[in-house]
Amino acid sequence: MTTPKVNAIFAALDRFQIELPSWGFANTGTRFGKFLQPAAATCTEDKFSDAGHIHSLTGVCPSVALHVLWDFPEGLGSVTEVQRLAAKYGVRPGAINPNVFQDQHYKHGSFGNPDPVVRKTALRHILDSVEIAKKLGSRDLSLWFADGSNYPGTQNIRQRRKWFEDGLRETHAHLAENQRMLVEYKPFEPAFYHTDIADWGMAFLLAQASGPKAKVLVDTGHHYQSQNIEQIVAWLLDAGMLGGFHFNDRRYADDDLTMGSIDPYQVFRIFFEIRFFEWEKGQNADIAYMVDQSHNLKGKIEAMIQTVMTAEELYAKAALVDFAALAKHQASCSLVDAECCLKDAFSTDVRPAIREWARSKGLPEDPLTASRESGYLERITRERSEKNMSAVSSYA
Ligand code: RM4
Ligand code: MN
Ligand code: MN
Repeated sequence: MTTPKVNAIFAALDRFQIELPSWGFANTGTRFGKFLQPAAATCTEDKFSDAGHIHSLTGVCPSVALHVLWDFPEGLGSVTEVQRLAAKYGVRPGAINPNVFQDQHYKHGSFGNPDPVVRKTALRHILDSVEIAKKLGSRDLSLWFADGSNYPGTQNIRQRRKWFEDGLRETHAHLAENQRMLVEYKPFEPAFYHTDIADWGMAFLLAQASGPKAKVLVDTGHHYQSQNIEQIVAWLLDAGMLGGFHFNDRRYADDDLTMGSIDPYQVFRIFFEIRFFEWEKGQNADIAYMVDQSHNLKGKIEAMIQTVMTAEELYAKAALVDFAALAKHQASCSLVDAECCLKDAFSTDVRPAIREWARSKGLPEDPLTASRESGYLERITRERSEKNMSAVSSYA
C-alpha cells in the first residue's frame, strides 16, 4: 500500500471512536427463549469490566452506553457507583438511554400513552435520565420509544404525535448547554400496526420541533428491506440533523447481528457518505458512533471485538476513496469510473495498515488473539458462570 494511503488510514483511525453498549454484554435472547452464556455480564460492574477489556485491546471504544433501568437501579443514587466503575475500568459513561418501555404501566405507550399519569411518569424518568447524564458528564441522551399500537383505529395517531412533541420539547428544555438528545426511529416491534416514531422523517420532525440540540439517531437495523440507508444519512447530514448511529446488521428485521456480518458494503456506503460530506465541507461531522447489538449465540466478548475490528476496517476503507477524482467523475457522469472509486477503496485490504496503526499506539495488532491470550474469558467464565446459570435471563 502506498504511503499516502497508509497515512489516510492512520488519520482516519486517530479520530475514529465507537461506543459499546452495556446491554450488549448481558444475556439476551429472542421472545422464544434465551440461551444463557456462562461469561455474560451479570451486573453493571461486569459490563464496565468487559467494555474496559475491549477498549484496552482496541483503543477505539473509550465510552460505554448505559441503560438507566438496567445500569442505575437506584436512579440518580447510582451515579457515584457508575463513576467509580468507570474510573476502575478505564471507560467513561457514554450515551444515557432512558427506559420507558419495560415497566407494566407502559403497555399502551409512554409519551404517547392516552393516560396523562403514565405520560408524566415517562417524563419524570426521562428528566431523571437527563440529570444522570449531567452528573456523569455524558453529552447524549439517547431516546428510543417502543410506543405504538397493534390494531387499526385503536389509537389516535395524530393526538399521540402531539403528546410526543410535548414530551420531547419538555425534555429538550432541561438539557444543559452542551448536551444533545438523539431521537431514534424504528418501523415496527414491539408494536405491529403503528409505531409512533416509525421512520427518519418522523424522528426528524419531532427533533426539529423539540429544539436545536435534538438530532436523529440512525439504528441501521431499523429499516425495511432494501431501504437506502446511506441516502437517509446523506440527507440528515445536509440538514445538520444526524446525531449518531446504532450499528448492527440485519437480514430480515431488527436482527441486531454483528456489524458488517451480512452486508459490509452497506456500512462502507454509510461511512463513504459521511466522509464525502466531510471532504466537501472541509470539516468533521459531529456524529456519535455506537454499537447496538444482541449476540444471542456468539460469545459476547469476541463478538464485540469482531464488531470493533469490522468498524475500523470499513471506516478505514471509506477513508481511501479518492474524493477529488470521484467529484470529477460524477460531474462528467463517468459512471464506471465514479463507481470504481468506491469499489477500489472497498476492495483494498486495509488490515496490514490497521495492524501497523495499532502497533504505533502500543496496542495489540490482533485484538482477538490478544483477548484469547489474556485469559480474560476464562477468568470471567469462572467468576460468573454460577450466577448466570441460576439467573432468570433478561436484557438486564
Ligand atoms: C431497540 C432499540 C434501542 C435499544 C433497545 C434495547 O430495538 O434499538 O436502541 O435500546 O432495542
Ligand atoms: Mn438501537
Ligand atoms: Mn433495535
